[in-house]
Amino acid sequence: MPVYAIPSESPKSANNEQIRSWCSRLEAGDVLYFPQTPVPIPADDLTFLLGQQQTSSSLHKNIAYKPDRDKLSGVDEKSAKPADVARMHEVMRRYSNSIESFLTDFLVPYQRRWRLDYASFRPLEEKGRDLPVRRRNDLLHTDAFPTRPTRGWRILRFFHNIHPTRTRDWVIGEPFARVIGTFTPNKLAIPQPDNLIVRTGKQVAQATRLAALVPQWKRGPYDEFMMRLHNTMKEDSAFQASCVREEVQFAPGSSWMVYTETVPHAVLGGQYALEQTFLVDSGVMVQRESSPIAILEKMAGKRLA
Ligand SMILES: O=C(O)CCC(=O)C(=O)O
Ligand SMILES: [Fe+2]
Repeated sequence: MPVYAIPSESPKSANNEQIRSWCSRLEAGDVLYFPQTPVPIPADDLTFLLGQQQTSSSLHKNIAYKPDRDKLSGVDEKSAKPADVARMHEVMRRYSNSIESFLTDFLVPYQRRWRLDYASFRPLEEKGRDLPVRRRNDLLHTDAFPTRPTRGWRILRFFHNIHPTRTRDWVIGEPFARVIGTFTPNKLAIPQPDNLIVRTGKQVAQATRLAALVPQWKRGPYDEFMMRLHNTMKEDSAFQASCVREEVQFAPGSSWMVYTETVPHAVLGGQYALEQTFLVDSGVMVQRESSPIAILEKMAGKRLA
């Protein structure tokens, strides 16, 4: 089964063997689910986050926190109260720290071979959001970030449903290893290493910062493929209508973690979630062969990252 429940107290007392088996499941495409979060949010922070509903300030939108620069974005500084912005910044910084420290202790086999990516606060109702197709999160997709190539590292996301009473409703599909055959080689060509001219062109673009203007120039063949897969999945209505899937409801007060570049997922409803993203070195996996980069390199017969 793709959702694997772990009692909130178990991570503390688990031995190495147990932890490695959880990592294996996660890497192969299970969602590790904590029906009660092992990282409780301080009550004051929770009250503040849930209070964002009533205010007319523009703290409403999806808010991102960038730990490497200690920066908050998604807040309209002009209309939001400075005290609220400062408070939000503090709450998000604390959240990001608490998840990193939990996973440092929990995911011992990875030895922190990750980059701490953005954290986000998602205060909007997910049901019925009106977004362009590639930005819709209610269509099954694997994640790829348009401007942040991972070069084969994996996208691990840790979520919290902080809504006091409502579930967060997801649909999940079959993991990369199984679903990829639906798309390659007919709908998407198997990636190949860039030739010398393209590689040199991208290097020049990166060195001269031109790549900041054209995100595609930041991407090697792996990230280009993953971006196309994300778009193709969302745009493929036959796939959306007929693929193997399972509905999952994450309880209020629960947490879950999943490799979102491996597991197709969509959110159909729910409000108020927190999330922290990690980019994990695919070289430290317990099961290296489960990584999309390993699967694609095997298909291509060549190195891609
Ligand atoms: O907010 C969620 O529950 C998941 C949305 C999603 O698919 C994403 O952020 O990539
Ligand atoms: Fe996603």
